[in-house]
Amino acid sequence: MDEIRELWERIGLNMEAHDGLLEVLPGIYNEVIIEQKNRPSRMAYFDQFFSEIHGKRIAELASEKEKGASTVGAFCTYVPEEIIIALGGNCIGLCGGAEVATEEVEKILPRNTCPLIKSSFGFKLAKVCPYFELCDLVVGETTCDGKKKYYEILSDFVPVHVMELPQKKEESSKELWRKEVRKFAAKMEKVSGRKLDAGKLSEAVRVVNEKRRALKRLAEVRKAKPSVISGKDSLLISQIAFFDEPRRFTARLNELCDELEKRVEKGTGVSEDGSLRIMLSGCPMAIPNWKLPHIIEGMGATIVIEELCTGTRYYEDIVSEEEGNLEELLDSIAERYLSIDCAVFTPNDERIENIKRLAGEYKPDGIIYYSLVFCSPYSIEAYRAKKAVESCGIPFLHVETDYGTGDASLIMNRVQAFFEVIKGGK
Ligand code: BJ8
Repeated sequence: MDEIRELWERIGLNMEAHDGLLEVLPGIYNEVIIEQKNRPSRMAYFDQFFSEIHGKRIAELASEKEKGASTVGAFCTYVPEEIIIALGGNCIGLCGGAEVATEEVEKILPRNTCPLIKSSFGFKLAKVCPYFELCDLVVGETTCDGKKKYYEILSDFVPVHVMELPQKKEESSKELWRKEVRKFAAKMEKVSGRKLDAGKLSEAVRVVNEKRRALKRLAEVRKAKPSVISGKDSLLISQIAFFDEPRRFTARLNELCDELEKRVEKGTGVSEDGSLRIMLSGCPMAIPNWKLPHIIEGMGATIVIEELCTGTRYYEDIVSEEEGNLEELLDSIAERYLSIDCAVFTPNDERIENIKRLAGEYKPDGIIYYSLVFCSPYSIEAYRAKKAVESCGIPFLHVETDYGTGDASLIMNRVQAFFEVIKGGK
């Protein structure tokens, strides 16, 4: 304990504020995650990981850093982690999922900025995120306007590299993105002091693909009826995927999947017979943003799939593993990342089609579309998603919320009413 406190001090955490954060997190985790019934025994690894998320994992990263490995923070699923790994570094997700130092943040950012951006900036200003403090580089991207302008301010606090993400998927956009991926690789060579080569890059591609395959395997077992794992546990795993060492994470997740596949054979469920199956769609849910899933599952339903960046958008596509030279590998990476269907793209028919496809595969009784307040891309795209989903006869509810708890009872009432409509139509 003393060693880790020493490390926190050394990297510049605000010890008092950080202690305060660590005091509240276990209580929330207990209530939301641990108290669920009939959890798979292999969730123990992920519980343990979470309990040491600011401890053991930070110590690992710090010790690798001493040996020359870079720590790179990312805010978006468009950041190609394969390149970071191939250059001996670690890629960490930095999005914030809780209100931190809001007053300080709002002295700089407008109040009507999306909670995810405000949260991440709050963690930096308050110096309570050890991952942020360890970063040699933060990688941003030109997705939404809020993030773009935030990165300009953030660069006063930490080195930032912004990747220019096109907003269309035409050939000229693909060309721009291929160049951006190469620029990022060159930047990472500088930061790491190492040279990228095809061998290391294809090995990193395999490592990340294996992680995504394991997440896909988890998604696959969630098609079973009755559900063999809760949505909250599944979301937690997706969130941890952005922090853990990828090989270890993949091995532990595959062990969990072995257990879950046995549960499917035996028909051991986590929910009551006939309970509602819900699909989530929308903005990412960063740790510890479990508000909406906790409400939904607290009412007896089970979330069976998340069309989120902490969900299918992160793991559905993989980079081609065909052997190739460095240039070909970089092109394959560029192609895989540009296939992500974030709402910042226009037109974005791909995402609407994917939502319908997932609904067909997971057979939810209803879809709850989640957007963060002041997130125009996702809030506006809700209209097209609703139209498409309802045309397939699936009930749809749009919930717009933030990281506070003030609207929890209102959301509960809306979800309750939604469930009654679904049951009434069955
Ligand atoms: S690929 S979803 S991680 S951009 S919620 S900050 S869009 S105003 S997080 Fe995202 Fe990449 Fe897209 Fe995924 Fe802006 Fe909306 Fe806030 Fe958002």
